[in-house]
Amino acid sequence: MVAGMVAGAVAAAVLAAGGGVPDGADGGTDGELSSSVAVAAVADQYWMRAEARFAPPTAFIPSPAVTYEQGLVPAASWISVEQRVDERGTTVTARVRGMTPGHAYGVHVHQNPCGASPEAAGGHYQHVQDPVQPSKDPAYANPDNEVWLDFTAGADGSGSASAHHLWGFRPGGAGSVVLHREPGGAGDRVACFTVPFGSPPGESVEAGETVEQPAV
Ligand SMILES: [Cu+2]
Repeated sequence: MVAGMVAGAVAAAVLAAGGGVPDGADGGTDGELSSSVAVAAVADQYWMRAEARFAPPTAFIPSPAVTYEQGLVPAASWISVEQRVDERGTTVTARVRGMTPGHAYGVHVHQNPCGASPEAAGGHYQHVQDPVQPSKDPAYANPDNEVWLDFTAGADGSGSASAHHLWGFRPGGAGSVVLHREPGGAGDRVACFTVPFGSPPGESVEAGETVEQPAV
């Protein structure tokens, strides 16, 4: 077994940091970085955290987090997505601030990065892929075979959700987290966050293949 993350063996880097938004230049956000990604990986472990503020697709300063429905996902509302992979599987956690208090959102990991159109994100990431796409068969479209992160925003507009699976993402197979108008796998797409999901460097996964951890 590979030991836990040892500081000296961890390759960590802030891969991208959107330009800091000067105070007052963006209509009221507080000067934090508009987006950032951090990654740490060693052998059979992988950790990634991405965060961003939502902006409409027409924003002068584009964001990896795109809102299509500002009534439910206002500009400058915030999201972070964390992915943790270890010998126990994959945990994905989403956290948001600035949503509509009390509203129940449907949230999933989708296949493609976001685009100007809500459809750009493609279908849901599926561990076992439905041969019929777009997938509507509940044998495939369910929270065990997909990553669902539905949440209801609290009175302060914040929310969070976490999903754990024994499997990991195929490289390049997962590209975004999409927020829907309704929970449960349906409803309009109201926002999308492009997320660089990854996998441990020690793993080489063929599409559709189940990974066996090497025995030591
Ligand atoms: Cu979805």
